[in-house]
Formats: sequence, structure tokens, C-alpha cells
Amino acid sequence: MGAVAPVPSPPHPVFVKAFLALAVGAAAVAAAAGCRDDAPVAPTAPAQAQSREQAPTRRSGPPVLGAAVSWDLMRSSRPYRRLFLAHYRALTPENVMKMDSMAPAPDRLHFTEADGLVRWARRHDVAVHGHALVWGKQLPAWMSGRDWEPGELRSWLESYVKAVVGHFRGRVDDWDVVNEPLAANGSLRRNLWLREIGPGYVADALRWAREANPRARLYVNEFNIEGRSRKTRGMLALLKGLRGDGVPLDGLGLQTHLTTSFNPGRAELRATMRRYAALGLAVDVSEMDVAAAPGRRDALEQARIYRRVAAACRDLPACGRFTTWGFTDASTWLGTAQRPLPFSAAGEPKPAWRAIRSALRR
Ligand code: 9MR
Repeated sequence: MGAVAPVPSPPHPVFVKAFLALAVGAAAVAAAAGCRDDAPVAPTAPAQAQSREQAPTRRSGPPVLGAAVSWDLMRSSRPYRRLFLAHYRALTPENVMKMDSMAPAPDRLHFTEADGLVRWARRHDVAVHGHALVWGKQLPAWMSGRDWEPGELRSWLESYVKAVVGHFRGRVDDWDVVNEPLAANGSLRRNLWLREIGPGYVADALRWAREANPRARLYVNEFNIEGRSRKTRGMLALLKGLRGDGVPLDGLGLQTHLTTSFNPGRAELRATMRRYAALGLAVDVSEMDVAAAPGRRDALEQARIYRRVAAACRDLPACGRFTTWGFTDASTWLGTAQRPLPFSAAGEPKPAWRAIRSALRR
């Protein structure tokens, strides 16, 4: 398994003012704000019930096929839109729901792009998987290089998580609450949240999300945890701890960023997925791509890897969603030259596409 280092995103230029109250309990007003863009958020009402009906972690039909999408491209490119709508029923916003996009200032929330994307998805009957509430990357510029009073960042994060989950409640009920919490050795990654809040930030964020939307399905999402490794052992320990402490958690997203030379074998992959599922969690494929060299041989090898993962998902009832990180090689965080996705840059189906389709359907 190869480590994948996500690259920084470009800044989001246009922000409209909104107000984020730095007070506990912002969620209900955010929810009441409904679909409005850049809605003001103020402190309110007591938190919702902490528990909710247990969402099924076993699906009935085949896994839902999804892709991460660029909202810019979805708005501007008809071929991109058409290709997506012809084949996909679920999406994950690639960037517009990240903190640098939605929290342009400590006291402002910006929902314009995310709301536009969610409206578009609902119009086209496409499910939206929210991504990502708490992550050590794509942080707003105002957060860097400043000192925090004790408890200050934790209160801000509580307000943020509750306001965002509350704002989208009923429209987006699936969330990557904590993204990439682990380092390669399986311990908690030393990001801003760990440094300023401590290891409890993971459980805190999940609890806040549940308070803001008792019906939400809450995920931890991570890369390089698909095979046998220290990181996988670390993830199992983290999840067991959270479950043991009664922290609300419904699923694990296996990002599955692979290459033709770094990928888990069939038995290793399936055994790992079963171990996560045994904790009573949904175990989804959340961001798959497979970087490949040019040429037919690599395209076929790439297709074999996609087939292996899609078939493992299909055969595991806990795996409800098979999502790739993009869908055409024209738009991928890895760059077109890595040709990691199921459609070529010209939008033609690759062997990988046929492999995914047949594996999910069988
Ligand atoms: O695809 C995203 C890219 O456009 C951004 O620049 C990048 C910023 O780090 O994030 C990419 O998406 C990442 C996802 O949010 C979390 N897992 C890894 C993905 C690929 O880096």
C-alpha cells in the first residue's frame, strides 16, 4: 500500500457574509435557516436527543455507485454533467463542503456553492455524501499562525459542526465527520485538532454531529487502511474505542487511493473489510482511484484492481456505497497523466468502467 499525500486546494475567492455565533447550540437555528445561502446562525435551543434509530449497516440491493464531483465543472461543462448523470446516483462534493470553503472567517459561514450543489443533486435525484467536517487540511487561512485560548478552538469547532450539519439536515444526512485522523503508524495524526483539542476531538465531533442531526449517518474516512498495516490496526483500535465508549458512529469510509503497484490482494482486502464490518459499522468505498501508467497493459491491470474492490464491496452487506474520487481522467487530484478513473479524459469508458459495472451488478 502506497502513501498518498493529498495536495493543497486553491483558495475559494468569493465569500458572502454570514454570521457564525460562537455559542453552543447553534444547530437548531441553522436547521431552521434551511436552504438559504449564507444563513445567519445564532445560539438557540437545546440539543436534540443523542440517540436515534440505528441505521441499517446492511444494504438490500447492490452498492450505490457514486463519484466525487467538482461543482465548478458540474455547472460549467455539459459533457461532464451528462456523463455523470448517465451513470451515477450519488456524489461527494470534492471541495465545496470543506472548511476552507464554508468558514471564510471565524464568525462567518459561506454555503453558496454547497447549497447550489445540494439543490442540483436533489433536482436530479442524486444522493449527497457530506465531506468533510473535521480535517487537518484545507483549513481556512485565518486559522493558521495564530494562538488559541484554552478551549477556544474546541468551542469554535463545536459551533461549526453543529451549524453545518444543522444547515444541511434533511438534505444531507451522510457525513464524513472526521477525515484522515491517523498517521501512517496508526496513531492519531498530529494535526491542528489533536494539538489544540486533544485526542477527544474525534469523539467530540461525532457527538456534535449527532446532536445537530439525530438521523445522520456519521463516518470516519481514511486512506491506506484497506490492507494489513499498522495504520489499519490503528483504525481498528480507534473504532473499537469509539464504539466501546458509545460514541455515535455509523460507518467507515475506505478511501482506497491505489496504484497499479500498491494495492491490497483479494483475500487481504476482504479480510480487512470484514474486520471493520464486525464492529457493526457500514464499510464503504469512499474515494477510489487507481493511478496507472499509459498503455493497454496498465489499463487492464487498473481494471482488475477496480474489479477486486467493487466485488469485495458487493459481497459485503455492510458496504453500501462504491465511490470513485472523480470519474473522468480529465479531472482528478492526481493529474490527468495518472489516468486513475473509469472514464478517459475524453469521456470514453475504460476497461475499469466495465469492470466496476459488472462487479457491482453480479
Ligand atoms: O480532490 C481534492 C483536491 O481537489 C484538493 O486540492 C485536495 C486538498 O487536499 O483534496 C482532494 O480530495 C481529498 C479528499 O478531500 C480527502 N482524501 C484525499 C483526497 C485526495 O487528495
